[in-house]
Amino acid sequence: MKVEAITLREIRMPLKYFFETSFGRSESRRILLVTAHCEDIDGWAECVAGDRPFFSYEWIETAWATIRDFLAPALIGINFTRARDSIGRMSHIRGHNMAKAALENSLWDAEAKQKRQPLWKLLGGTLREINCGVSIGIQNSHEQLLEKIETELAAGYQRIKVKVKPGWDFEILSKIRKRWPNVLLSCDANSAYGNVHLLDLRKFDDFNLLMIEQPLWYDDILEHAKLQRLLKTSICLDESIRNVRDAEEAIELQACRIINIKVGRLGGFSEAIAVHNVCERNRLPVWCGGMLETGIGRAHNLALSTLPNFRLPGDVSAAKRYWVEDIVEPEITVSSRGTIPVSDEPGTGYEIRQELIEKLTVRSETIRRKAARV
Ligand code: OSB
Ligand code: MG
Repeated sequence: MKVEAITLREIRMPLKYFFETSFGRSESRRILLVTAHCEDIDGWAECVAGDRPFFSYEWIETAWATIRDFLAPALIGINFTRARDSIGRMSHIRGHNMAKAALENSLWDAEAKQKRQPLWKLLGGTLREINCGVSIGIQNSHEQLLEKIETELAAGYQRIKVKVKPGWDFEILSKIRKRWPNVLLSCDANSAYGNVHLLDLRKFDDFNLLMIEQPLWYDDILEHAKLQRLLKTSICLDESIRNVRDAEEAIELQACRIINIKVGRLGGFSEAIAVHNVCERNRLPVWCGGMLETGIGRAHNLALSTLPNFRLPGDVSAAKRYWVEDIVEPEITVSSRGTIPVSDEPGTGYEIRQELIEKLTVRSETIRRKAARV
């Protein structure tokens, strides 16, 4: 796979419903798509950096500039036997995991197509279908949230995750539990709590939650370890885990009992697999997080979720929950048992809708090898 050029492209897609977390509300998305042109094959990936640096410091503009000026030039002209060999070429650039992941994953997509193998097999997957949950944002009213949960349970989803923050937490959780005493339920604070809330956080133990995700600071492990000792409820870390060393540290300090794997946050499939493996060795279950992806990123999450230690339902759900029209076909759908099967087609098993992508594109740029100076 010789990388001849890399195309960056920004598309704009309105969300069907707004999505609100403790750090803000999104009504539409600016999405960076990456295409690696490798001789006769194009590999595609989605960069999950948001349009604001709220989930992490990365956002679409840092990702675009870092790929254009540093990451893409480090890969162009190189002939890779395997996608994972690309990470050594990018490791001198510090951080910028979402930008790196988009490049590495575009090469995995190309490698799967070149080898005519399903991506999930190439990644080492074994499960033939994945178990799906939903992540439901903060709503305008409690009633609205209860209605949404009703709809998602009727659709067959296996686990409900609700976003929480101070003031949108215990009251709504108790209403949910009253109505659905046995449903698999978790909550995600996206770092909304801090020192002043430490004692309050024990109230989360009243709701028989599968987990509480990232209650404290986005870059913290130690304080989560102290909190985990006070809670019956399992802590799941999301934002704090940026690589396999963070995962090892969190496990050793017992800062969490579950880890959320997001391939963008971890810098690509290779690191995501490594985190999966370290959790498996230490008997922590993992699940696949989501970043409101289009079909391109969603199909990659689906492939990754077939690894054997993805033992809890993830946030990978049907495309129609997000988009009027997605950019891959067939549409990514969820069965009435709350599962998505994986196919034996080469690559992701989903085709890129090039024409639609052209229509949605607001800017694009192709990076090629600089001509040798004379
Ligand atoms: O913390 O898991 C999160 C979306 C954007 C940023 C962070 C998170 C999320 C989600 C949505 O929870 C998951 C999804 O439905 O894609
Ligand atoms: Mg989260």
